[in-house]
Amino acid sequence: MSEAHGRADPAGRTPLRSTATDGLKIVVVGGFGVGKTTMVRSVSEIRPLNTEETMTQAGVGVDHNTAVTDKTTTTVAFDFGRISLNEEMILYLFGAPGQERFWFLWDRLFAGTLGAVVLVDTRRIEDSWYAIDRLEHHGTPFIVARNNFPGSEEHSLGELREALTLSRDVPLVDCDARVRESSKRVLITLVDHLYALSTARETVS
Ligand SMILES: Nc1nc2c(ncn2[C@@H]2O[C@H](COP(=O)(O)OP(=O)(O)O)[C@@H](O)[C@H]2O)c(=O)[nH]1
Ligand SMILES: [Mg+2]
Repeated sequence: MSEAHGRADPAGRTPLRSTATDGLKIVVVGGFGVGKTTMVRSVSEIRPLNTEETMTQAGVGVDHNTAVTDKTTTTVAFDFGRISLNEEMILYLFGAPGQERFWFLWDRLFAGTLGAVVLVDTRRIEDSWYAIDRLEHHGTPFIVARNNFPGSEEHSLGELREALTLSRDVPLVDCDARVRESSKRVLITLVDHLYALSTARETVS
């Protein structure tokens, strides 16, 4: 729970200073069942909020072309959690469905979002394409994390990068969303990436 407070991150770095910002809003996206809820729960130091539960199986097998009706709003789920990476930096995590039929949520969800983690299940990488496309469209910085489902290591991260046509600038990492340290490392990778981008921007201007 509060164990994260005051602990140096595993890499021993302090990616952002308190002068940069105290609370960063981060979104975790990906297809259904990719591990978003698991990741937010494994890292969160507050009891994570999940707006769903009823949806769990209801969403499975629903045709993506099905007309969106009012019913959709009752089946939309997102997760909320919080983690203190160090004394100054707190991440507010929003786990959000990445499927096309939920994108009407995104403009609001994106307000103030500094960066995103795209979780990928290599058995269904096509679920990630849409999320990546939208993030690029919105200009939201992101990293990609391959969640360790059985068989995920059959292909290299390089092959996954190609399959996703990911630019080399986008960090791609492995994780096990069930493991706190692993999920935390993913978030640190994202924060480092955001920091590198902002430093690069400062250098240019
Ligand atoms: N083997 C394995 N299973 C995982 C991992 N992460 C999540 N799961 C399982 O995958 C299922 C779906 O995860 P969930 O977090 O609900 O997915 P969500 O729909 O993206 O929120 C759950 O039964 C998890 O326990 C992982 O890294 N490895
Ligand atoms: Mg979920």
